[in-house]
Amino acid sequence: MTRLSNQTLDALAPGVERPGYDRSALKPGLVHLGLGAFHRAHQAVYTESVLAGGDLRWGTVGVSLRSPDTRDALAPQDGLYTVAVRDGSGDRFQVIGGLVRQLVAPQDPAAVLAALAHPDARIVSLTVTEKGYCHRPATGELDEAHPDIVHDLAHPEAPRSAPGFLVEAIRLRREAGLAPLTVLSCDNLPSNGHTVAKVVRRLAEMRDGDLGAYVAQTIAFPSTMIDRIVPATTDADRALVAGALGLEDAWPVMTEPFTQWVVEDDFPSGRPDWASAGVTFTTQVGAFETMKLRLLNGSHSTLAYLGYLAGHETVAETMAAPGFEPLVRGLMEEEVSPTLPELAGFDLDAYRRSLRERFRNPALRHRTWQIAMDGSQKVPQRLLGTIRDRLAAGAPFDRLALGLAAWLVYATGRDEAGAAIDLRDPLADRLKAALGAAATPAGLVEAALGFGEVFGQDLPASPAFRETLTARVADLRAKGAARTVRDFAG
Ligand code: CS2
Repeated sequence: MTRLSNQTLDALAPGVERPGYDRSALKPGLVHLGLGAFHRAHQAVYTESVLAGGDLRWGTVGVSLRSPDTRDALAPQDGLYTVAVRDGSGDRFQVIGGLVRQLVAPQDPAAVLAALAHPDARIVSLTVTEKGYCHRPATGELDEAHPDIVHDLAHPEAPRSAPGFLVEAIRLRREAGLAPLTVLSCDNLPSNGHTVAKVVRRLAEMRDGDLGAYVAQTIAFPSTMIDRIVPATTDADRALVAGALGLEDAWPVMTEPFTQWVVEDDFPSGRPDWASAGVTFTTQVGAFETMKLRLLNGSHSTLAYLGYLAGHETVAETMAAPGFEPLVRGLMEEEVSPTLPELAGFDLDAYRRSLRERFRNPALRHRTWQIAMDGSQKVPQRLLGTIRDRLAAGAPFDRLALGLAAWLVYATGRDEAGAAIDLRDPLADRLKAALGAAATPAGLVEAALGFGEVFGQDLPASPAFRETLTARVADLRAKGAARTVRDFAG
C-alpha cells in the first residue's frame, strides 16, 4: 500500500481532514521535547488549527529524547501522521501537517540545541513523562544524583536530560541575544510550570550562579493542565487507519473526542493564538490541575492496578466488571471531591460523570498495564496528596487506600497467580526486591514506606495511614482484587 507523504496527500480518501496550508512555508516557532503519542494527539492538534487559520510561524520541531522509533516512522512520511478520534458512535480522521522536523536527541544532541537556539523558536514544550524531570517526586527538588544530571553537568554541550537541554538552550540564546524561550510543561504534574522551573533553575545555578539568576529573572514557565486519553497505538489501529485513509501510516495516534488544555497566559516572547483553537487561558490552572490529577488520574491509576490484578486488560473492561463503577464513583464523590479547590461556575458533577463515560469508551483499548507504568512517579500527585488532605481532615480514605494498596501488590512484581508482572518503573528493581520479599501485609507496607522519595516523611509517621493501608493490603491478599472490589461496592 502507498505510504502517506507530501506527494500522496491528494490520494487521501475524501472525508479525511488534511493540511490546507503551504507546509513548505512553516517556520520552526515551536520545539517539542517528547514526541510521543500524547503530544501528537493533543497540543499538535490545537496548533494545527492555528496553522489552518494562516499563521505559519508555528511549525513544530519534534524531539525524541530516547528512541528513534517515531522519527523512523514519520520521516519517510515527511512528518505527516493521522489522528484518529474514536468512540462508540463513529470515527474521525485528521492528517496533521505541523511537524516540520523530527530529531532524536541521543543521536544528535547538537541538532536539538540548534533547533532550540534557532532565532524563530519561541516556545519549548515538553511531554517527557513524570520521570523526565529528574526530580524527587515527594519534594519536587532536582535529583542531583540522577545519572543524566551528573552527565549533563559534566558535558553541558551534549545533554541527555530534558533539564540539561533546557539549561544549555537558555544559555546559548542568552549569549546570542535572542528572545528567551518560554518553557511549557505539558506533563501530569502538580503546578508543572513550577516543577520544571525549580529543576531548571537549580541545574542552571549548579552550572553557574549568574545563569541561575538569569533563569529566575527572565524565563517564563507557565503551568498547564492537559487532558486527552491517548492509548498506545497497536497494529490493529494501523490497519484501521490504513483502511480509512487508503494510504499506509506507520504511526497514527488513536484518541477520544474529549480534549482539554488549560494554560496560564505567560508567554513574553509570543505564542500561537491557541485560544482560537479552544484552549482556555486562565490564572487558575492550579485548581484545574489538582482536579484533573486527583479525579481523572487518581481514578485511572486505581482502575489500572486493581483492574490488572483482577485480570482485566483494558480500562473499559475493568469499568464493566462488578463493583468497579461504584468504587470509582465513590472515590471521586466522597473521597476526592471534598479535597478540591473551589472553581467558581464549574459543574463538578457533570465533569465526574463525563470521566466515567470516558473510561467506558468501548472504541479505545487503553491497557491497564500502560497506565500502571511508573507508579513511583505518579502515585504522589494522584493519590498521596488527596490522602494527606483526608488525614488532615480526619476523614475516611478507604478507596484511595485500596488503590494505593493495589499499587504495592502490583509493585511486588508478582500477580495474584504468582506470575511475573512486567514492572516498568524507574525504581522497578528496588521495588521488586523490597516489596517482593515482604511476607505479611504489615511487612509490605513497612517496606513500601521506606521509599521516602515517594511517601515523604509525614505519611510513614501517621498511624492512621499505616493502619488503613495495611487493612486494604490484607483485603487484597486474602480475597484478591476482584472480590475486594465487589465487596467494597456492598
Ligand atoms: C494515564 C494518563 O497513563 C496514564 O498514567 O492516567 O496518560 C491519562 O490518560 C491522561 O492524563 C489523560 O489526560
